[in-house]
Amino acid sequence: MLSRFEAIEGEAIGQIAAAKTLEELETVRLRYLSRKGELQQLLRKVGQLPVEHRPRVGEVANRVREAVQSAFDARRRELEAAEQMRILESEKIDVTMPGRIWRIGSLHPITQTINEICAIFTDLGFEVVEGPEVETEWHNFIALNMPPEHPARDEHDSFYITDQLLLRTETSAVQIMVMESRQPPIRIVSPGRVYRRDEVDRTHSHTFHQVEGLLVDEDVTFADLKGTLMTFARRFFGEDVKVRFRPHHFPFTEPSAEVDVSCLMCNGAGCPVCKHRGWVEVLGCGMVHPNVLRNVGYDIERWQGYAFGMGVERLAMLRYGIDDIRLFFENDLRFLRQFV
Ligand code: 2NL
Repeated sequence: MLSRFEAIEGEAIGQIAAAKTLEELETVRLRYLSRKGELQQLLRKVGQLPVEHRPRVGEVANRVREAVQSAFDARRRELEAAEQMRILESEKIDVTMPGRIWRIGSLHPITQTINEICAIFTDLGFEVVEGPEVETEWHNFIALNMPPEHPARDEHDSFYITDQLLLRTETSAVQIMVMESRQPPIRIVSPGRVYRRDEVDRTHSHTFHQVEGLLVDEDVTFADLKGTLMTFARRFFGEDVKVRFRPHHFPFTEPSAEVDVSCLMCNGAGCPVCKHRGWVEVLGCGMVHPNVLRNVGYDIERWQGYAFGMGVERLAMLRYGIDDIRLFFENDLRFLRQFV
């Protein structure tokens, strides 16, 4: 029996040392140390030995049990520590690693310019209204006093979808719709994309943006129009800008004018931007033509109005000194990142 104890001690301690995981160690524990394990079974037999052998065998049995138990405890602490290290290792964070940079997007310079223009007019009491890009001939041309012979209606100048539907050539169509649906007073600006069948070059694009404005009320005069547009020009281009109104012609306004501002680049002295004239044209305007008011069913004895329209790309080009309109539509980030 003594040799059996010593054999078990050797086996058990060997297997404990060989266990590479806590699961393997548990198998060894069950085999030797549990209530049904070999060691316990042998210990139980010590009681059946003749009395004179019991003290010696008991002493060896206890020593073996303690030796195996303490070998087990030591190995378990080792394996638990190793397991802990593995977990810590797998969760290690390198706080010195460089961060991942997220590039934050920004509004397109044309959107920024539209927002600025609209903000100036909303400060003046105008409301922003948007509408569809596909329009009827009525909203886009006829109601605006452009009869079928008018050159702008030529299919060589506009993109027609069907005989009566086309991509809008100006955002006035939105304003016609507003006038058709409500009575004055009206104070609106309509920003948006417009389309013209133009040859693309440094200053022309088939797709561009406009902000148009319309005010209809009682006792509206050309002086109201001048005051509003001068306020706009000073806010948009700077307080020192000079503004002039030149007679012009539009089918939908009478009288009509084009508005120039003193050149931002040379302050009026003459440079390539203003073609040495000292002035640059920035928008068109006028008193709403009585035919237009009649077309939307307004009483022209009671109501008058003024209207204006500006090309957003043109204003942005003047303001930022950009010499090619195509840059706005190419989505080249080297260009766009200058306007974050
Ligand atoms: C320009 C000139 C203009 C208008 C647009 C307008 C709208 C209605 C009635 C009358 Cl509903 N007029 N719009 C008036 C004058 C000029 O635009 O050069 N735009 C880029």
